[in-house]
Amino acid sequence: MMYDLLNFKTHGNYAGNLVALEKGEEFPFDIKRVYYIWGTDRDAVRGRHAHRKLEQVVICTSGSCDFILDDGKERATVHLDNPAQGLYIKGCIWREFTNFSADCVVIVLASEHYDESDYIRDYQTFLNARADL
Ligand code: T46
Repeated sequence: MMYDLLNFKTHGNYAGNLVALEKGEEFPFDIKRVYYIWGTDRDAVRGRHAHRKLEQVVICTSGSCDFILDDGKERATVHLDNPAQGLYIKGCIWREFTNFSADCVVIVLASEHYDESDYIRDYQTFLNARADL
């Protein structure tokens, strides 16, 4: 599995929508860190790395952007524009994200604290890590 798209239960009524995320059936791990990204130029390319251990769920709570995921053999592009969906990335997957709308806000829920040693920032090192799996 390169990625999974989680469809969150939405509590909607005349006043709008609400999604609650709790560990359990709808959420795959204990959340240790939350960060968010906004104000990114449309053509900027963020990411360009993989993680050794980290699991993350990425939610585009406003606007849209494209995630490009790469498992070393195949690439997939996932367009995120729905706050009721989460892109679950687990395992050693190279990711880039781009094509940001002006109102794009991306919230990321992570399974671990920030740890630079978990990053693989060189593509050939990533391919070698994939080959060792
Ligand atoms: C990922 C994608 C989706 C911190 O100090 N703490 C943090 O928790 C994070 C995520 C970043 N930083 C610092 C490290 C850099 O100096 O913030 C700066 C920007 O981080 P980075 O260039 O890694 O950001 P992105 O947008 O390229 O990637 C981030 C996450 O790092 C990464 O895990 O999967 O979002």
